[in-house]
Amino acid sequence: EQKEKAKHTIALAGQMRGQRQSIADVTLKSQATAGAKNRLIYDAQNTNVLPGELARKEGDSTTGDAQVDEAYEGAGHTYDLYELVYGRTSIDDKGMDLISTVRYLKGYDNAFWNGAQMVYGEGDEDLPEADRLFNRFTIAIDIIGHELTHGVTQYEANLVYKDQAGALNESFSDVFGSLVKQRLNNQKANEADWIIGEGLFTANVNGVGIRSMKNPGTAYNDPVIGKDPQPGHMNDFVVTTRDRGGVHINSGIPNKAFYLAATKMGGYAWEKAGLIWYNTLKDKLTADANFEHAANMTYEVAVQLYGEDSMEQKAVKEAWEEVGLPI
Ligand code: ASN
Ligand code: ZN
Repeated sequence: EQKEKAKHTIALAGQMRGQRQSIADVTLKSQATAGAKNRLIYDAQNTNVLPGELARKEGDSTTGDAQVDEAYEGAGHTYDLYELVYGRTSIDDKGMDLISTVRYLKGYDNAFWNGAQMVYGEGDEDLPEADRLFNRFTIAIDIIGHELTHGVTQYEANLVYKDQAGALNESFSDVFGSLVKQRLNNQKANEADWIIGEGLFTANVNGVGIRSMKNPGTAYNDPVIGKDPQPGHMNDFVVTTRDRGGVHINSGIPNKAFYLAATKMGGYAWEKAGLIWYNTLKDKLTADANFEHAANMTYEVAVQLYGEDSMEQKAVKEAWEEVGLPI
């Protein structure tokens, strides 16, 4: 049963999305003053009620509840990346409140953006320690950046959550999730681990995180959970009907392309490669974009930003070529 549960989480319940959208429709939105972040952290107290009870609002000091405080800090660091580096004011670029709910359901092993807010499960806190596979989902800063970026994508390219467009949607979330972490750690591209979800697995699992952008397919290999299924090259593209066409699997290919582009450029990944990817998400992709479109558009943006025959343009070209998507 534990194994099935884990598999389900790794495959990542795309099926629940319909349900989430309806939750989104009824969530009330309020607007903060543009230019200032306004974080609101709620506690669902192990129920499915969203947003739940308000636990910490902008400006409040720490609560001592790790899930509440991590959700607050993580949303802040994500907001800061978008605002200070890319000039984006919150998820909608209009100063929208950053709403998060922690402790959603009991023993819930996932986190998601429901169209209007972030939602985090507590992991396997309900189980005896020896049976736990997942820690609380707020534990990893890149997971927070990942979920928030689903919001950004929704307001920009609005990539359809299916097949290659869905895998791109997933990949942009991993890219900016990882950049939130790298910026917080002040790490250059070649110093970062490029792991997504470090700390999410308990010591009972043989794995360093849920995905590796540097070496897709190597994040975990565990007798209970199985092996990381991500490909890092088009030759290994996975054709499947599960997980909306493997959106969390094939995202390994564009993830690796970003890693390659960023490390070829050197320096801090959020400065050049991140800017290229951000502008692509914002201005160049349509909802039905595929990997080839993403490759061509990042190349086009690299030329716009850094010029024809620039080092950055070459890095983007080589990166996509190395994952089997020549421009
Ligand atoms: N954690 C997953 C994600 O954000 C949940 C989902 O939406 N399928 O990708
Ligand atoms: Zn996602």
